Amino acid sequence: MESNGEIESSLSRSNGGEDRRVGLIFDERMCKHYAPAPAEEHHPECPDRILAIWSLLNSSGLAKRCIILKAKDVEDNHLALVHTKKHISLIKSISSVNSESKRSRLAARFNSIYFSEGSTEAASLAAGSVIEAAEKVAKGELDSAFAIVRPPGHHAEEGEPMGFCLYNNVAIATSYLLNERRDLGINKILIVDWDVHHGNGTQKMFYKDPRVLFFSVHRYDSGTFYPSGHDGSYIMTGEDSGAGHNINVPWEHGRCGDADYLAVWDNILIPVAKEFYPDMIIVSAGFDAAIGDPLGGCCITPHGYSIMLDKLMEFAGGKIVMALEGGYNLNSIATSARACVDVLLHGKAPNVVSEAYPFASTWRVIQEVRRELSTYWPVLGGELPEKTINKTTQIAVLSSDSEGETEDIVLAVPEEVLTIDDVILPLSNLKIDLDSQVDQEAKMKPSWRSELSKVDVWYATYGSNMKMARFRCYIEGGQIEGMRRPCVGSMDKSKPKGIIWKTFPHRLFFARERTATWGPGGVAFLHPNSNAQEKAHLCLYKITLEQFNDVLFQENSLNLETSHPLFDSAALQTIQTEKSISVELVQGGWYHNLVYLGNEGGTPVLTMTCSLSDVDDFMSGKFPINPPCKEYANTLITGLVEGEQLSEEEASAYIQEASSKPL
Ligand code: Q9C
Ligand code: ZN
Repeated sequence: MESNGEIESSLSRSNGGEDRRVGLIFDERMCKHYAPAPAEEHHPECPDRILAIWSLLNSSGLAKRCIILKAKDVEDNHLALVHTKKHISLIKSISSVNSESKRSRLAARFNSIYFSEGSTEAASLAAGSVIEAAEKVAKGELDSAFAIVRPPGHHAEEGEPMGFCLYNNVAIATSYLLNERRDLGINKILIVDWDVHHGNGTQKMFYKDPRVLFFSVHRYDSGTFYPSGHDGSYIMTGEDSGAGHNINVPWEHGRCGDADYLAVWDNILIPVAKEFYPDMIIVSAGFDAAIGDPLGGCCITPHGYSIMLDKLMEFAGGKIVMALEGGYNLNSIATSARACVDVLLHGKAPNVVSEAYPFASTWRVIQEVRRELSTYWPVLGGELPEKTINKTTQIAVLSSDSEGETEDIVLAVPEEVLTIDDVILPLSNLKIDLDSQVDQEAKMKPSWRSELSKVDVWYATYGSNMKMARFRCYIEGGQIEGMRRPCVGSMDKSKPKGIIWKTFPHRLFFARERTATWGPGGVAFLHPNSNAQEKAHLCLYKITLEQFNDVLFQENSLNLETSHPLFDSAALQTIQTEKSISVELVQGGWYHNLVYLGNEGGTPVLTMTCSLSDVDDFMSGKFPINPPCKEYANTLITGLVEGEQLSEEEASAYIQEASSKPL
């Protein structure tokens, strides 16, 4: 596999099996920039951020499929492409300021900036590494690259550091290719800034430059969200010959997620990118719009990032350089970065349909942006179809503080579906990792996971998971039609090793008032005891015990990030003699009762349902028996039809009988 990047990259996108050449840059010396004293508050822009990403890329086996590049120091003349002499000497002087109090006094002159002795070196490596990655991709030595760098860059302006950013890494690399390496033939660069904050520095540096299309989607909150002011407004479209080459998509509020971002991709970014026809894409890849981020208040899932990135892969022959910007939940940034590297390697995002809808405000913003820019980009000219913009998610009204930045993480679900058992648990799962002492490796991938990944079980489902696409949400993350919120997926996203269907002599029934995932209506349960009069259809997926635990976590609205499995190898032994086990840790959940249904080719078959005492409570009326809502019932029906178990009529009759026959 040598030379000719052009031909190879276009081929490898479709060849399925083989990895593309993806460069990764990481260097521990970038951890030498850190906030002083653990005195008051832990600073979110901490060294653990890049360690968390690096460690997950390694433990998940992705790093070894990439080409690891050496970090490089930046050269002064390259810094000078976008920064003033004064700014450069300021940052270079930090390493020789030898007292912490002097450094603090210096930093206090700027907006949201700290310095440590190693800041000079870290900043130099961050900028130099993004150049290195971009140059290798421009040359065709790599298809794409991800520079795992800090300090971040996009807030840094020509003459001052700002917003945790010292040098503007992405702007420096962009300017380097366009001005210093004309020989490489990169004449037009699209910068996609998906950090939750506006990339004010980058915007200013290329505001009059038609060779750079700067696109930023960020929280704006009427100009109150950081960096605040009106630079991030959609009316900022570029100047002089750069007119039309600056696109801002300013969210009116937090809580934006996959559906909102993808609507922006489909209705603004992608159509414009087709016209602009970039030679390279550089992503200012902050992950602070990720679900769980303590500053962003948005909720992009790793799967959302992978689709956003995948949609960019069709441009510039897939020449994409990602540079880390913000992102402050260690777990969120690591899993988001992993999803992105996965896409860079395959040239394909996991294929899960998301049917969540954008907010009404999202369509409003999209229309404003399109109108503002349609003079420059005629493709944005037409009105969006009514039926498109009528599909919206109601906003959940939840309290937020006045700053708007430290708002609690919320899911994009209507307020009416917020019930204690469904919502409080998942919200508490989005824990914010602030203790930097804990060993990242151990935190990222507890040892039980590698152990249980070696054991297989059949997970037998009688409910919505009979539909393959819905079950895949539990493995790969995402959501399908009818689901009101996405699943996070398993930490092991590999496909099931086998799928078979079987019938079992158990009663299927529907109960409960409503669920967060499906809204009002009952959901399926299997009576834990067998009954020769009954016949239930179950779809069996052969998955690892690790994946089974992740399904169990998600079925019961629990966090994947735990140091213990819910159901380990010992429990797997026990259940084969005891027939059923109630999983203690999830007794608050509805599917805590694991039932052993025998074995299939030597591999145990397990299902999840409620306990016998829950059945009693349903029968006594303490909890309601309820037929399923239409979307949920349809998921079961299409599952049975697609699995070729029943015709559509038979499947409907089967569900109908199960939901009407008394228990
Ligand atoms: N009330 C990046 O994500 N917040 N920078 C200051 C003052 C600063 C974020 C809050 C946020 C900077 C790269
Ligand atoms: Zn940010």
